[in-house]
Amino acid sequence: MIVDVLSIFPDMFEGPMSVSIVGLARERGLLELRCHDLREYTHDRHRSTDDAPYGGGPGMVMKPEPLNEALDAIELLEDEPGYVVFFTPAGRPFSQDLAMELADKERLVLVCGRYEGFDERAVMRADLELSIGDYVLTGGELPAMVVIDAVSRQLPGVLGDEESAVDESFADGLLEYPQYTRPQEYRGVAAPAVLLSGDHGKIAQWRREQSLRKTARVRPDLLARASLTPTELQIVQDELKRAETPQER
Ligand code: JD8
Repeated sequence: MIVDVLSIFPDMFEGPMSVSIVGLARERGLLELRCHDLREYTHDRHRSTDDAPYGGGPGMVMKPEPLNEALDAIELLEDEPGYVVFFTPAGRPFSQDLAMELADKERLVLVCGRYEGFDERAVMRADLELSIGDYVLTGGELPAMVVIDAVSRQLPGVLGDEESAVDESFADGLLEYPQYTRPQEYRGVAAPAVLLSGDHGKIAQWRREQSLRKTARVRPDLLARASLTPTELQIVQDELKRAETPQER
């Protein structure tokens, strides 16, 4: 996959996108990441990328010319047209399903804004307007890194089978089960005996129940999409009842 990023802070990507799984994916040629400086596509001596909003109001708006000229140039870097994503708090919510959808694309072009956002005559180039969550950030760079991280995990060959198996479990819409490692006992709390039993059937059952209980407590909204057996439904209802009764501290 080729990912072109357009930003006035292209250097922000160096550190986070050069380590761990994303860094390895780049080293192994499974992901090609190119970061472009929007100021390269300005023509005035102040290299302006923003201007005052028509109609007044706070802050500045990103000018259409540098954005469109940059996208024209970036598109021409490959025969394959890029799937253009603009980040905005007003965008479609990002999700695991969307991460898998984007991972099927040959090429992504991620447009990171700053200031109050983009002139609409640049947003018209978007194939997708995307938001990573209902909170206001100062720009699109961190959202772009979130998307690159989530999408790169879905690229064939990036994760070992083990890891991709984990990702798949989240794909069934439930929250992760609790994890334990050595020491067996720490500060008086022991790792659950079932996890040391070697009985993989019992371990898988325990983990499923833990995922169901955690999801019922923390994200009951996710249960609507989960396919539950009658026994699992019982577990969920029991956990929801527990959540209603205040616990003794
Ligand atoms: C792009 C400029 C800042 C946003 C005035 C603060 C995504 N989930 C998300 N929250 N915020 C963003 C995001 C914020 C951005 C830009 C994405 C470009 N800003 C603006 C509007 C209010 N300032 C985001 N994805």
